[in-house]
Amino acid sequence: MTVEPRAPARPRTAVAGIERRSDRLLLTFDDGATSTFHHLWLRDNCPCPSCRHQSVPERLVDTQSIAEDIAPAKVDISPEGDVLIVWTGDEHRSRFDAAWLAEHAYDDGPRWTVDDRQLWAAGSPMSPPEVAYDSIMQSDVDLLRWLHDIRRVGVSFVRGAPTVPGTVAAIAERVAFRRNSNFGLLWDVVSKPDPDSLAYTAHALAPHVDLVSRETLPGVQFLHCLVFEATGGDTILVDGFACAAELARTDPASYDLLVTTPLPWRYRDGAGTDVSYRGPMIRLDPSGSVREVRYSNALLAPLDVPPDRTLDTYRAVRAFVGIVRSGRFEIRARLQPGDVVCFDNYRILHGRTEFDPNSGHRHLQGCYIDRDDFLSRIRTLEASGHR
Ligand SMILES: O=C(O)CCC(=O)C(=O)O
Ligand SMILES: [Fe+2]
Ligand SMILES: [Zn+2]
Repeated sequence: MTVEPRAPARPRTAVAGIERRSDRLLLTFDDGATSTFHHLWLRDNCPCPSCRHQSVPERLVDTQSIAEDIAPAKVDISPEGDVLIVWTGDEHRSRFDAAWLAEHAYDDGPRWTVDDRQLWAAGSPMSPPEVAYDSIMQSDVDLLRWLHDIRRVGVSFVRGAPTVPGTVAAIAERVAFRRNSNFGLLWDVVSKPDPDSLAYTAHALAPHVDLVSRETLPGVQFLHCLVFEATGGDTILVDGFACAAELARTDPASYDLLVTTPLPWRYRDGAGTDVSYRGPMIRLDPSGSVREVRYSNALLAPLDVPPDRTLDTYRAVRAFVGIVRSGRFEIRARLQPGDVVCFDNYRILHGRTEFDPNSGHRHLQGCYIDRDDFLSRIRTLEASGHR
């Protein structure tokens, strides 16, 4: 797995020299570092009010309207060390802040950053991070620490939440607006007579990812324990990224097959919902690191890979699921009323042991937010200085 790390921010804030080339400028910053900026790139990123709307955070400049061979008529350095350009043709003027240029320099190639992630170690149960309900609801510093924990290890337990229905919605909305689905914005996990999901029975649920028949998985899932008097029903959490890494190490052929073979997933309830998606069990990002694990035994549609690959595909699926169910990358917990388990649904598989509905009541409530909004909240909290 190769990742090109984003170059660490360098403290260079003024441009000290400019060398012109036929299609680009070579800038030297006051710390001696040099960076390349193409003419086309510079014109395309002009920050002036006619190129960038001043209140709408979107661009007005249209890449298509710029001549491919655009070039500056004049290039200068301002007394503050910013770059001043007058463009040929329409004499459009651009001013580029030196720190902004340094921050957006692209010499180091593609910038796929992998989240700060810590895989669970094989065989040694991870003690998951915990946080008090009051602290995340009241403090932005604690809120950000909690979100960082979920991003890093995939899971965090909130303790001491009120056992009041709807509380999990308020917790999720401390982060972002919620994700809707055919199960609604807020769903009750109880054993009920006419269930539309195995979650709403007393069956054991093998570790799974939620909503795998949708192209975009829910990003973060929250499960809040309101009542738990039944015997059984323990929570199981598995680090799917650690399992994928283990498969890559021990059975690279199966790993490659799961990365490259889209499998069919489907949820059809006969009551207006028929959601179907074809996607690989292990999805990589362009840097080659695992971005998403997509697996739910319950929603695997009939396999339809060509006959000469059917058995290899089953073998690969079973190899991965064997690691998931081996218990080596797993934690188990019995939720208590007031606990909320929060986890990355791109990474963590969750499940439960069977419970006995006659032994007492068990009631959880759950909801989701999308991954984009989870990461957006982290960025905006970081930007407001809560690091
Ligand atoms: O009952 C549980 O502990 C989990 C149920 C579940 O998988 C879900 O609601 O997504
Ligand atoms: Fe689930
Ligand atoms: Zn402009």
